[in-house]
Amino acid sequence: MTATDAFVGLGSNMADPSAQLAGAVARLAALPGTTLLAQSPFYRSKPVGPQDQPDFVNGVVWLSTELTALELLDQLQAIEQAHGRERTQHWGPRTLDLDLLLYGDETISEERLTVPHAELANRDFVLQPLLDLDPHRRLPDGRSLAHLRQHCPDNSLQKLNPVARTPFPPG
Ligand code: A4P
Ligand code: MG
Repeated sequence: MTATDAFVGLGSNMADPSAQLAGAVARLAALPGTTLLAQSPFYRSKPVGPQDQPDFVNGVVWLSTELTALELLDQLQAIEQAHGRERTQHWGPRTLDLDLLLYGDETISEERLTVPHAELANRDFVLQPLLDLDPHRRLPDGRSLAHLRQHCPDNSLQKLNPVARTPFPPG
């Protein structure tokens, strides 16, 4: 089996978000046929979408996986369910959101799966941790992530120290 590099975005703004992300990273590292290559720092970010919800914590992991893209999506959704994710409001609060950002150099356009993730280029909380992991990465269409990051809306990213846990929410 050949392995493919995949980047997964993690987000949470409920029930101790940093702990939700840490737990999800451990589950991702344990997926069948999958190796965790690297983990980005976590960032606090202002919500995109409805503003009457807490700030998010976001991060990205770099995996090498023998799973197909759809198999990986199934696994991501199973992990979301295990973290008590309920699909209620679009772009609303969530205990854990896992998005398949990039899968090798593939462009995927299926009913259940769009890769690269449709909002990737518009989200600093996705682009910045991707750049932390791989500063030279490009999208399958050739656009550089560094260039996209320069032209991306500002969601007040604040790097969190994943070792010394920052209280959440502040105060
Ligand atoms: N789907 C299609 N492509 C993908 C992909 N590449 N990765 C489908 C994952 N899923 C993909 O997702 C809806 C459907 O998208 C899935 O059934 C899957 O088949 P969902 O997670 O159930 O719904 P959602 O998350 O409410 O909607 P959506 O559009 O996925 O929202 P996003 O893009 O995940 O955004 N603000 C900050 N600061 N940080 C955040 O992390 N996240 C969101 C949610 C909004 N605002 C945020 C953040
Ligand atoms: Mg999602």
